[in-house]
Order: sequence, then structure tokens, then C-alpha cells
Amino acid sequence: MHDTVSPLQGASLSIAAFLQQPAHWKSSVLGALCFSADVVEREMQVDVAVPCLRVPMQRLDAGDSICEVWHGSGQLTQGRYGAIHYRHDDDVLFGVMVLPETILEAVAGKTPLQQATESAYHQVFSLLDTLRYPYLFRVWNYIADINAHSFELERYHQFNLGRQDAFLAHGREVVGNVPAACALGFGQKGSAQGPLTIAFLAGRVAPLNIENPRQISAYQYPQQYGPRSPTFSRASLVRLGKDEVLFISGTASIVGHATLHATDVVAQTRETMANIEAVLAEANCLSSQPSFDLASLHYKVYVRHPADMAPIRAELAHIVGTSPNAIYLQADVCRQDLLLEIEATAGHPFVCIPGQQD
Ligand code: 3EB
Repeated sequence: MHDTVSPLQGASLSIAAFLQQPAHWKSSVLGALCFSADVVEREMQVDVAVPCLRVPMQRLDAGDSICEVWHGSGQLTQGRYGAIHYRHDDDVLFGVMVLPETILEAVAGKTPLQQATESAYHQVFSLLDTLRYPYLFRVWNYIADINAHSFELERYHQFNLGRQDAFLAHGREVVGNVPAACALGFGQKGSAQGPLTIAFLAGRVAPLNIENPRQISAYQYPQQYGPRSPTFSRASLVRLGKDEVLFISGTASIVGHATLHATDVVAQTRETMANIEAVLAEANCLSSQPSFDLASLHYKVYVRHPADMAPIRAELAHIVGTSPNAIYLQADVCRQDLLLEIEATAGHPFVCIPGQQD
């Protein structure tokens, strides 16, 4: 077995453990996503130089918090651009941003969340153009009260409007070459206070975008899922120096465009993993070596009802066959009938095929 952890991604650790890391370790960190329901822990500053996205979600499997850490290589540079806090090496840029919705009013037919989303992506694309990391690889979108309705539109659909408008305004494709992503909800029902909470990875080499033959591409979902389709691909495969990294988007129990097994969490887990396997098969066709498999993935499992964690975990272990590398978080999924969403990442060395150009 090859080493399944790309240098880009270090081990996940608690916020407390992050705080105790030596300065030389932190100096190699591009950034982190820190999940904790504890306000105090969430607000602890891990390091002023390290962009750290604080996501108000309860960790369900163990401990109180978990940080997913992305490592860079060589000299890192950090800065701020609008609401974005970023850090980059020569190849990759990691950024985080938190945008309040409450300061916005509905204007020109646009809801506050729609405006915040449009503004967030506008800032991302402006930064990427300015610093010349044109390719958006992966975006994590966290939205307060994602399933609530306001202004006669579900909030996830307001988000989709703002996101697609920003892509279009920047001349970006909204079909085909779009980033891998996830979109999850947090917070008390009915609060809808925001803030819109986003992290992203971008770079200088075009990723390969991957779709799932079992599913209609999300950017081609029919109108019943909102006036504007979501702008994401099922996965992106990125070459980074000596490595190849696979980002599998948030994946759920959807076949074609329909949710399956609306009330059966174990069946949803099985269907979700069948989707991930289908994406892995596509990735292995495009990869320099066909060695991505279920056991080599790092999973993040978003669970709507905390009590469902145990059956999901048992099913995942059954399917993967070993003890999967997975963390579990309580989150709302973007369709009411989805009980879980699973995202995953893997990396392996890039293999140069003799006779082919790299
Ligand atoms: C789905 O397949 C489930 O809007 O960025 C998964 C990944 C989902 C990303 C997004 C939404 C998004 O449609 C939901």
C-alpha cells in the first residue's frame, strides 16, 4: 500500500492540540477548518498567521473539536483581501472568509444571503485573479439554517443564485469546469443569522473535473431543485508538484437527480458510498495511477440527526472493510430528505508515464 496521505493534508487534530503545536509546524500550515460547537474553543486563536475557518458544528464521534489542516511547502505568504484571510505557497492558495448577512437588506430583488454569497465569490475570484491562482479546486460552503425559507425561496436556493451570478460575472464556466464543493447548514432552526462561512483551495494548474455516471451533473439539475443549478462538480483531481490529490465533493443518496431512501439512513449511507465508488472509478481512469480506493480516502461525514451516527458509522466500516479514516459532524444537508452527506479526500504520488508528457 502506498502512503495514502498527501503532504497537502496533515492529520486532523483538536483545537487544543493545534494550539500546542510548535511554531515550525504552524509555519508549514496553509490553513485549517476547525469544527466545534463550543463558542469559546472555536474562538481560540490558533495562530494569527494561519487562516482558520471556525465552523459552528458539533463533532459527533469523539472529542469536542476537530481541525482539518492543510499543509503547504516551502515559503508561505499570508495576507488579507476584503473579508478573505489567505495563505499560499508557490502552487496552492488556501483562503477563509466569514460574511455576515444581517448587515444586508433585500435590495434589487436579491435576498441578503444571495448578496452575501455573490459578494463572497466576487472577492474570491478577484483575489485569485490578482494573485494568479486562477483555478478554484475545492470550496467548503457553510450556511446558517440552510433549509429555512425566506423571501419565498429556500435559503440553499438563494445561495445557489448568488454563487452562479458571481461565476457568470467573472466570466467563469458554470457547466463543466467547476470546482468540487460541499454546502452544509448549521445553527438553530429559524435563526438564519449567518454568517456565511467559506473556505477554498485554489492553484495554478488546471484540475480535472469529474462527474458521476450514476448522477445528473449538479449544474444540470432540473428547476424543481431551485431557479439556479448548483455550481460544483462531483470531484476534482489536481496535480500538485509530486502529488496527485483527489477532492470528492459532498456526496449524498441521489441517483439521477432524485433523492433515494428518504427515511432510511442505512440505505442512504449505502447509496452515498455507491456514488463515491463511482466517482473513484472515474478518478482512476484519469489518474496517473489507478490506485484510489475506499480504504485510502479521508472522510468527513455530515449527519443530520446525531442518533444516526452509530448506524452510519457501522455501515461505513462494513463497506470500506477496514477502520475508515472518518470524522463525524452534525450538520443540515441541503435537501430536507437527505439524512447525511459524505465528502472525501485522498492523495498519492504522481506517476510519470514514460513516453507521455507530464
Ligand atoms: C447533491 O449532490 C448534494 O451546492 O456546493 C453536494 C455538494 C451538495 C456540493 C453545493 C451541494 C453542493 O446535490 C448536495
